[in-house]
Amino acid sequence: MDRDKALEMVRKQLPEKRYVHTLGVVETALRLSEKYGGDAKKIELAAIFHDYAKYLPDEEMREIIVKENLPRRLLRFHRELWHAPVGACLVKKEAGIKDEEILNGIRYHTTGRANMTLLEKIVFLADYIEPGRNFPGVDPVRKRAEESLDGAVLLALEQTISFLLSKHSKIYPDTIDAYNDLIDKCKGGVSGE
Ligand code: DGI
Ligand code: FE
Ligand code: FE
Repeated sequence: MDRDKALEMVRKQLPEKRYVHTLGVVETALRLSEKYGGDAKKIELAAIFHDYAKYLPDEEMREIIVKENLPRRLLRFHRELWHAPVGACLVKKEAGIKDEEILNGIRYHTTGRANMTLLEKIVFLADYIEPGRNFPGVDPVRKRAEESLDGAVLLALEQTISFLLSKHSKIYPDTIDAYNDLIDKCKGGVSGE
């Protein structure tokens, strides 16, 4: 699938504002890829499609989670998480993208997970820091991204977890796993402290 065809598909699924966000994620992901490496073509496709399912009605997403055997546990967590795995499933079917690296970039762009690939980290981070984002705390993550990919992903996870705690929200286990994993990696593999 080429870039223009992919963008056209996504444009039909998203309101203008979300499409502009997507373009920001694509641009940011490619910039991160110049710095940190990875397969730029795959990174670009994962970034283009990352929010493909964002505007599906909850009931449709719920149905897809059940029918397609996506993790049932998702249904007990915030609906905001559903569009990522549902998006991966729909992109596979509707765009014919079978590459699991690309699909995992879409699948884990919201929660993260333990042992994220380079592509997954780049898409996750680009989604957090693209130029249209202006929430408190985004600038320190942008700064960190200039020096360390793992460090920036970790800071983003810490801020998201703090935000969820402040709202007394549940935290999806993959997000905790991603956090714990990067704490180990950023400390050089130390555990148990
Ligand atoms: O789809 P976007 O708005 O571009 O961004 P996203 O896919 O990263 O969605 C993030 C939202 O999901 C954010 O507002 C926090 C919310 N959320 C709810 N529960 C969790 C969660 N995010 C993470 N990482 N983990 C959760 O358990
Ligand atoms: Fe998203
Ligand atoms: Fe997004």
